[in-house]
Amino acid sequence: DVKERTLIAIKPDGVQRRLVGQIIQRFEQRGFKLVGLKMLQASQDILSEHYCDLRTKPFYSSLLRYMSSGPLVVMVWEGHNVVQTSRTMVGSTNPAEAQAGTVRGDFSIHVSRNVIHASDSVEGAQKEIQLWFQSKDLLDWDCWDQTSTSE
Ligand code: DAT
Ligand code: MG
Repeated sequence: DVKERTLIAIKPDGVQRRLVGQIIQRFEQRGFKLVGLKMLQASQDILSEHYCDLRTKPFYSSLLRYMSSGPLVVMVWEGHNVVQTSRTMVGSTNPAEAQAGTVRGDFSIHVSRNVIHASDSVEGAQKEIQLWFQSKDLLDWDCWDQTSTSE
């Protein structure tokens, strides 16, 4: 599905470390299309919804504190198989296990500061996109190289 979408978020440590440009560049270079982008400091409410599946984990409260500690850059990327391909580009949850060449494998060393979020399934992505974006803020734009330029 060429219209598949996923939610990618650069976490507060990624923003603090000035990794925003390099991360966006990887997704553009791979061939995905940016359809939504915003910067915000997340509330506990939105984060508890976002991470509702993890609420019984021992690291849950420190995860929410970290995720709300500074600005996030939240994005929606679109393209063929984007959910699975971006999980591969992001790398394993624990940076110690993440391959070199992945975002986490190249930029992080500890699971509690792993730089980036990516949705883990198509259904999960749809829920997360609805949680973080209003549909009017997602742009369904045409690539010029796929559009006739003759008037
Ligand atoms: P992912 O972000 O790869 O989808 P996840 O959904 O299992 O991983 O967990 C969400 C985030 O929670 C993860 O990016 C970092 C944090 N986390 C996961 N396991 C952790 C652990 N054992 N200790 C500390 N933080 C952890
Ligand atoms: Mg996850």
